[in-house]
Amino acid sequence: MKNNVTISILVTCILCSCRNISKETNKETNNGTVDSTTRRGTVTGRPINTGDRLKISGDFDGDGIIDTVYESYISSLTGRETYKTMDSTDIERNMELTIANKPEARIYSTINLADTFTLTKEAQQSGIFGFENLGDLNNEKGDELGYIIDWTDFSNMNSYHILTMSKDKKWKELFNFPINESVNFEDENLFKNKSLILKEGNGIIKYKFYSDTASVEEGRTNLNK
Ligand SMILES: [Ca+2]
Ligand SMILES: [Ca+2]
Repeated sequence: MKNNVTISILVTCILCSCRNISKETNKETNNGTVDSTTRRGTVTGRPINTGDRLKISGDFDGDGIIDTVYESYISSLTGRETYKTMDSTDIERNMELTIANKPEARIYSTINLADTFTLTKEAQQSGIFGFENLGDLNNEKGDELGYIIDWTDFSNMNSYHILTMSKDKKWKELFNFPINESVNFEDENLFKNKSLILKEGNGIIKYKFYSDTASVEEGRTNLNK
């Protein structure tokens, strides 16, 4: 009996010290300065939520068949899909860890022969938002798409980007304009279709941009020029 008690005390002590060790390891991994090997080793305990990746459908290459375009968010350290949120409780630490993870925001699609396209390799971002099919804006077969980079910063200044797929199946940027992440999305600053963009026809669009004088203004451009 005495032996049993001694053994169970021993086991409890061992378990306790294990727990302490793993807590310490976790603490260390939350430090933005640890090397990538350590961080990768422990962060893998958390499943990657690729459910937070966006996707849109439309006919982007203009062949009459509906395509799907997917967001991809990888760490260039591993070349694999990675976490958009590194620390959900501490914004500044999340920013440091995100930068240390060297992420790349990309898109890929079901379109045959179309390569994965890098939207940005700048590290201080958590992918994209406002990912949408804009319809055929330039009157060249195929829908255009829009997106905004989700910068991991404290600024509301941003840009809205319009991409099109060229005939040789390469994504290229048609146009971009400055926006304010909060003000631009207030109802009165959107077109009636609740979008930042309104197609006028013949490749001409109107768009709502955030100007140097800190107000939302209306612009117009010909996407075919
Ligand atoms: Ca298609
Ligand atoms: Ca088009």
